[in-house]
Amino acid sequence: MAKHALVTGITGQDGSYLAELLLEKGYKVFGLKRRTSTPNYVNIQHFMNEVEFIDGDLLDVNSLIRAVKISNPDEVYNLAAQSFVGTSWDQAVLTGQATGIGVTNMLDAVRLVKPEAKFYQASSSEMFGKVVEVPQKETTSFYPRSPYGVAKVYGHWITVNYRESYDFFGCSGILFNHESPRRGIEFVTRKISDAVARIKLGLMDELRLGNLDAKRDWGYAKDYVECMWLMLQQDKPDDYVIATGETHSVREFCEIAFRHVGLNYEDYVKVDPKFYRAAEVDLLLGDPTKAISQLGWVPQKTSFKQLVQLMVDSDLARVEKTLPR
Ligand code: NDP
Ligand code: GDR
Repeated sequence: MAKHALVTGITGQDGSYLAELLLEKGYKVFGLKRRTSTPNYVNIQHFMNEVEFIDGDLLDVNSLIRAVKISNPDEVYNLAAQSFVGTSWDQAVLTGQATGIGVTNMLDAVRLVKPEAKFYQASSSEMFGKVVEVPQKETTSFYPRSPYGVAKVYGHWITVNYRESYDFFGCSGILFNHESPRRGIEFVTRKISDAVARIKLGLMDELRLGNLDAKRDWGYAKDYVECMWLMLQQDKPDDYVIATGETHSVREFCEIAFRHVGLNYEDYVKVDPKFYRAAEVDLLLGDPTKAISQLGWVPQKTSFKQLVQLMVDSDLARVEKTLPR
């Protein structure tokens, strides 16, 4: 009998890669998706026939109860969230409701309908926020620096609390930034790779960015979803930092991306304070030792340079197709 998995956030970057991985492993995959007036299935259209979709929203607990009833899951991956840090200042309440309280809604739906299901919560390195320790590990204190980070801390602790309060298999993956050609266009890496492609093809002549000195521990999303699955295959639930153990600045990302197409970033990148954050996270660098030793996870399958280059190549190919012949 195939195992059943329910994935929230399936239309997003991670949900799409995770669904592919679960399908490869022979799971029956159910995806929670929101009703929209104009659907955007760009990340999932190639496997839509293989997944059963259930309409629902993290803000509507009844829809989640229904989703758990229909899918009867062995494993639940809660990836849905308002995930863009910048927007979290503009829509702080909504971010709190979806990214924070939404986790409780999902946990309660699982606990009521299928309490023996294993549960994965998408926690984030944004919970570390202000630097209190480098590198950051599972025991590092949280000091979030955005409404998004604050909401993720709530989601994280409510998952830990349900694990400790009930006989419940809940895990949190504290994932550091991970990117891919499926990354939303407003995130800095994809904003850069898309702009590099457009500049190279003569469609744009400058790229406006905010803080070029922010440093992130950037990995490849396709490599990271495997960890989510690994966490739910363990005998005991636990929380794990998932990171590469390397950090790079936004400036370095620009340098490599522009150089890959024979250009110098300094000729095109302009700093625009419009893209500064109200409070910045200056440095993220994760220590994945626990995941390596306990899950047998291998970080850095895809190097930082390879990641930048594969994102630029993908955007070049995509933008080129839109040009008139
Ligand atoms: P995306 O922004 O690409 O995807 C978010 C998904 O959540 C989309 O499918 C979106 O649906 C869905 N969603 C948003 N709000 C709701 C809601 N109220 N009800 C139901 N679904 C909703 O994020 P990623 O794939 O990059 O990230 C996945 C998860 O991991 C998120 O929780 C994110 O916060 C977290 N995370 C991500 C990291 C990263 O570097 N990518 C690092 C650490 C944590 P729709 O298409 O309808 O908008
Ligand atoms: P982040 O990702 O906030 O780390 O959250 P993002 O790519 O938005 O920002 C990374 C860093 O780049 C700086 N930056 C800019 N950012 C954007 N978006 N646009 C710009 O023009 C720009 N210029 C500089 C930012 O200030 C920041 O320091 C991501 C999300 O996926 C979260 O959901 C996830 O939890 C964390 O990663 C880990």
